Amino acid sequence: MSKSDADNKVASPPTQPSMLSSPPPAQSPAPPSSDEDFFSATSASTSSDSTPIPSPLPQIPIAWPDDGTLTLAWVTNLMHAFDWASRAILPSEFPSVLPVGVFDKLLLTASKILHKEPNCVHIELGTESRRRVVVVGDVHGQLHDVLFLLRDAGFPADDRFFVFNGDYVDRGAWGLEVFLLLLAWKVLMPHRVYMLRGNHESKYCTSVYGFEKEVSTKYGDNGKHVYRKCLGCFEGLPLASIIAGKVYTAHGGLFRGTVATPSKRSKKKNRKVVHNPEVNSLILGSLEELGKARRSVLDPPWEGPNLIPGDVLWSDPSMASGLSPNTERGIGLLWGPDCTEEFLKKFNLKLIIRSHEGPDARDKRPDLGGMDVGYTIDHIVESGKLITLFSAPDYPQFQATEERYRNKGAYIVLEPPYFDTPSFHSFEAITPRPKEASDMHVNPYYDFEDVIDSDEELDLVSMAADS
Ligand SMILES: [Mn+2]
Repeated sequence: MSKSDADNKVASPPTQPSMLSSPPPAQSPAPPSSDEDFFSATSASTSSDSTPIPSPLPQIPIAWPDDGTLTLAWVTNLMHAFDWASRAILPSEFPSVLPVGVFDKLLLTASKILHKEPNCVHIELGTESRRRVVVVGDVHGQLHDVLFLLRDAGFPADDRFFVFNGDYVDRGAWGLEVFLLLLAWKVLMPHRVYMLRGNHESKYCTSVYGFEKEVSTKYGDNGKHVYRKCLGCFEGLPLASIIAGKVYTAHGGLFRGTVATPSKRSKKKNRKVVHNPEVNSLILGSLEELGKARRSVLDPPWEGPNLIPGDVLWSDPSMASGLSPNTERGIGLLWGPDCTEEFLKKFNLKLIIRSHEGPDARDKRPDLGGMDVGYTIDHIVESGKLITLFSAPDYPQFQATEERYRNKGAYIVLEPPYFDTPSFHSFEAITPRPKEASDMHVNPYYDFEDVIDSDEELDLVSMAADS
């Protein structure tokens, strides 16, 4: 693990007094630190509807550091500025907080780091006994909940790694802010913060579920430029991670392999690689195949030779055995407990942590658990477990009151020595929730009453036209 980056500048944050609701927190009291200062002045509160404590004004407009090196103070001010702007100014005034030139620098710097990472990042924890890993599921533009999560878990630090499992944007009103603040952490601590791609980090999803419109509202004439840069960054996000050699994480989950089949007609020649096998020849993919996939696509294809990215981003677990096409989604696979066992055993893993299914999606899948507390344990097999983790509480943000799921979000902490025994930390949504009807500052950016639920029935026709 390289220590040559900015990681070492950061003090160790504490474990905050928290609102943990299900299984109790990991013990470890910790030293005081920097994130306390930031949040003590802000309005994060899950337990009451009390009026936010006025916080000191952030330093805006944000400027790119002269020497191009981000500091903890810069990232902290960025979070503070986004939090403040979400309540104090109109979305169209966003460039007065983050000028497009600074956006460009941040995107370019982060993209250079992210695009060099392999498809599956291997996160080695070494022997430092205090190191732990925080895994985060879908956050979907719910800025205030993300800020709470970072406070509750403690900021990224030398001994606190983060793996974000994708779906930063769409459906919430602050996808841009969420994505950019995570990119800033990535730039500050590239070997502590890992950002994986979700299915919403794509051209298709962002054109349907709000992010494209959000960006054009916030950046006006520069909106197309900003959107294009974001798409370019999405394209290069890694697909999966393996933590301490024991835990596989990815947004959707498992994926198919390519099969080499001897041709029936000629035994000598034509031993060909079949990339798009028929349903009855679907086989589970290997980490080696994952490593070779071409991830740099605006929309992962659902047909043709490059199916692994679409599987990793869109697949779901099932209680039925085997691998089958994910017909509900129109892309990706369904995989059963037998596949979970095969994958864990083959690669000597103990745990799969995936995300991708919120309370609305689970509402339609009676064979699997509901997402009320932000996670479910879907498969328990001989070699380990499969977990679904969802970190957007009270999702989706703009659901009509009577149809709300009022789910909690959760994050997972993995601790030494083996990092394979998760502790779950559930949390409620920050209240009061900004609502689009009562607050001119908040815009859902998509037709949340009519748009299809849960990314189901992927519209392949419009997707093809777009890509
Ligand atoms: Mn998803």
